[in-house]
Amino acid sequence: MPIQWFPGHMAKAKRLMAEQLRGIDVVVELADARLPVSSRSPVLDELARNKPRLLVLTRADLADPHCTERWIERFQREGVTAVAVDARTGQGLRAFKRALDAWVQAKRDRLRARGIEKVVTRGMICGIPNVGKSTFVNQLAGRAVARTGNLPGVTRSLQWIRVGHTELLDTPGVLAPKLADDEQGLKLAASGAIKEEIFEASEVCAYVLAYLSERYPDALTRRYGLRVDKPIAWTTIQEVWPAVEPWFEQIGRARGALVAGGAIDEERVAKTVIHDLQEGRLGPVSLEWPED
Ligand SMILES: Nc1nc2c(ncn2[C@@H]2O[C@H](COP(=O)(O)OP(=O)(O)OP(=O)(O)O)[C@@H](O)[C@H]2O)c(=O)[nH]1
Ligand SMILES: [Mg+2]
Repeated sequence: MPIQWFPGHMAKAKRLMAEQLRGIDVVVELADARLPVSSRSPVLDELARNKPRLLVLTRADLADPHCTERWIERFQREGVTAVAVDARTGQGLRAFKRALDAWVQAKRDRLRARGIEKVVTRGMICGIPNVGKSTFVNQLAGRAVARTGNLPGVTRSLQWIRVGHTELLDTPGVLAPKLADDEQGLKLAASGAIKEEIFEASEVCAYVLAYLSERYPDALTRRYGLRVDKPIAWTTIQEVWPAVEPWFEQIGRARGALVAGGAIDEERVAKTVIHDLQEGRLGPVSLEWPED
């Protein structure tokens, strides 16, 4: 999985965020509920190691609810307060507000004990591209103050939004310049965090099909009529290709994704599957589990 995913605007965003951090009381980190490890913000450990942090798992509506519950327990055990939300509908927002209010109140009380009246709390919303930061900010504000869109890289500058006694800073999505491994890249691409132009759709699709064949074989049968006799264990695209190619064929024919001459349009098939996953048409799917 190649090339440019740390473009200039991400480096700049990181610089601007670092400049703002001194005045920030709490960091609100957004990660994707379907991949709560691979989608964690790579910049916070470097920039904001000592700031209190609340973790918000977005797209909980697309994730496997049992899996999300277990992630939240796991984070809780590690001392991290985590809440699951659907930022589009606002589901889960009350739990977040409770967690934030509890934190703000504790901070006020501590300061008051030292004779300081703190009126405004400042929070920074951080996370990888397209995870739902601006949508979440809009939900909190109760109106569309920040621009959103289903593409990574919509927000390009820092924007303050006032919500009650809290000021929140919406920030652009930032990825790590280098990923831990190929699989992290594949999951991020599948989730929508990486621009489509810079990954190989067929490889991401093959990864998704293999993963689903192991964890959610019924989803493949329901959506595409595939018969999963034996799950495919993902290794590399070269190794799994002979096993997934017949599925590409079958999906391509069923969908009429063909090129002149009658062969299937591999890229179109791949994008169909990826979009189906991203839009929840395969049912709720989690790509990472605490026990893995
Ligand atoms: N299903 C679902 N979709 C969501 C959720 N949160 C955000 N979205 C959608 O995801 C897309 C990206 O949302 P944004 O709020 O623009 O994401 P962002 O993190 O601000 O993205 P950048 O500014 O590009 O870094 C939009 O199409 C949202 O409608 C969620 O919890 N569930
Ligand atoms: Mg945004």
